[in-house]
Amino acid sequence: GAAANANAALYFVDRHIAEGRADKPAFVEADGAKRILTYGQLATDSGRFAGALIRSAVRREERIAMVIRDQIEFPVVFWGAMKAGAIPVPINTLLSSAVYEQIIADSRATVLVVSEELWEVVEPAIRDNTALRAVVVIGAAPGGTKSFRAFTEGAPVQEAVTCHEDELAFWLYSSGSTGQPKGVRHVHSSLKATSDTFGAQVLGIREEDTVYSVAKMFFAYGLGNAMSFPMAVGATTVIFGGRPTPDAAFGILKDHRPTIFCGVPTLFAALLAAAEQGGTPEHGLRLCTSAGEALPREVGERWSRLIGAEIVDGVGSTEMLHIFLSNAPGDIVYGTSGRPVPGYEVRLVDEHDEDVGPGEVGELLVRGPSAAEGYWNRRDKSRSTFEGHWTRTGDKYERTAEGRFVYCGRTDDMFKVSGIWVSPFEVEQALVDHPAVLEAAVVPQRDDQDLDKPKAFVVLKEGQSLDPDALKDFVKEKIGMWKYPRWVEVVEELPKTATGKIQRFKLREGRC
Ligand code: 3SK
Repeated sequence: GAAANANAALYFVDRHIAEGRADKPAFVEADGAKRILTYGQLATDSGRFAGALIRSAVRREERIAMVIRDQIEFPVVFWGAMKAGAIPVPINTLLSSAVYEQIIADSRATVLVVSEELWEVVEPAIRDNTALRAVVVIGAAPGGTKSFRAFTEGAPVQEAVTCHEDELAFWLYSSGSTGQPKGVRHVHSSLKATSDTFGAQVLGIREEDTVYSVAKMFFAYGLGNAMSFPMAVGATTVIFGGRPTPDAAFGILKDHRPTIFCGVPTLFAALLAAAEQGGTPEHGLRLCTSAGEALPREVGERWSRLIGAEIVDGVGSTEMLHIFLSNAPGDIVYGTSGRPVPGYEVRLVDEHDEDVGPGEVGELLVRGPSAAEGYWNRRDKSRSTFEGHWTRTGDKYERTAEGRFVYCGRTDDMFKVSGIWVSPFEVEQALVDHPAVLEAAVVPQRDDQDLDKPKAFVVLKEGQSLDPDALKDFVKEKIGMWKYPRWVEVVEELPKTATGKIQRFKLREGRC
C-alpha cells in the first residue's frame, strides 16, 4: 500500500484537531501584543503559510530562512514550511549583519521571514544575496519586502505534503563555541524521537503542563522545550521575545504559572542572586531543566532549596537535536549530567578510540534516534563528527562507579598541569562555591617557566569584593593543590555564545 505520511507537522500540529484540542492554547505570548494561538489556529495558519509558499512558486526542499523572535509566527512559519515540503531554517536572533550574511547565503534560502524588530540588522546582510526571491517581514514591511499579512492573505490552506521519515525536515545552524556556523540537517522523524525519549521518559511532560523556556526556539534546546515537547502532548507554551532578565522571568513565573521552566546555568545563577536579595518569586513550578553547559552543583542545590523544584540537568547538542544524557526527576545528583536518556547509548573513548573505564576521562560519543543527517556543504566535518551510528560530541566526561557522567570540559578546553589533566569546569565549580563569586571561567596561562597553570576570570555578585589570595586558598582546599588558579582576574562579564556557553578560547587568546 501507499507509505504513511511521516510529515512531522501531522503529528505535532494537525493530530490535535482530531484529538479535540482545536480550542486549546498552544502558544501564549508574554510580551508584545500578548496574543494567544490555539492548536486550531496553528493548524489553519501553518496550512495557509504553506499555501502562500507554494503560491510563490517555492518548491520542495527549498530553504526558508527564519530570523524570527519568539512570537506566534515562529511556529506558524516553522510548521507551515514543513507542510509545504520546504525546509525551515531557524536562525539565532542575536547575530551581527556579517554573520547573517554568511548563514543566509550558505543556506541558499529562497525565502526569508524576519521579525520587524530585527530588520535593521538583517537588511545589510541580504543586499548582495541573489538566491532570495521573497523577503517577508512580520510587521510593517519596508520597500522591496512583503508584510507577513500580505504574503499569506487569500492563500489556500495547504495540507501537509507526503514526506518520508528520513526526509530532510529542517536545519539548525550550530555556532559551536568556536568556528564557523554549520548547517545541521535534521529529518522528519527526529522531533518525535526527542519527544518520545527525553520529553516523555525523562521530563514526563503531560497535557496539563505549561512550559516556559528561556532558551529561544531557534536553539535546539529551546525548540524541544518550547515547541516539540509541549506540542507532542497538547500542552501550552508561554513565549517571550525579550531578554530574560530576572525581573522578566520572575514576572512570567508569577503571571503565567508555568509548571516546567527550562533555563541555562548562567540564568539560574542570576535568578538565585536576584531571589536571595529580593525574595523568592511566586510560582507554580513542578520541574526545571538546565542545559547549554553543565550546571554547577552549588547552583542546583541552592535553587532546589529556595524554589522547591528540582533542576534536571542534562547535556545535548544541535547535532543530536536535544538532550541525550541527563539526570531524572527524583534521581538527581547535582554536579553530574546523570545517565543516558532511554533510547540513547554513550561511550567514553581515549585518543585511540578505545573505551575508558570508570574514573578515567574520555571523549563522549553518542548514538540515538535523533542524530542529524550531517552538515550542509561540510563533508570533512560531517565525516569526522558522524561516524556511522555514533556522533562525536567534543565533550570530555568521566563515568563514576555508579554510572553517572561528570562533565570535564570541551575537548579543546582541557589542559594539563604537572602532567595531570585539569578540567576547567571543576575549577569553575569550586570558584562559584565562594559566596562572592557569581560566575567563573578558567583557562591555562603560561607561568614564568613556560608551563601551563590555571587562570581564573571571575564575575562578582553585586556589592561583593574579593581577596584573590583567599579565593585561591578556598579552591586549593576544595579540589587540590595543582588545580587552584594561580591568577585571578575580576571582570564585568564573561564572553559567551548567544546560547550562553562560555567562550574560553577568547579568554585564552586574551581577546576579552
Ligand atoms: O547544549 C546543550 O546541552 C543542548 C541541549 C539540547 C539541545 C541542544 C543543545 C546544544
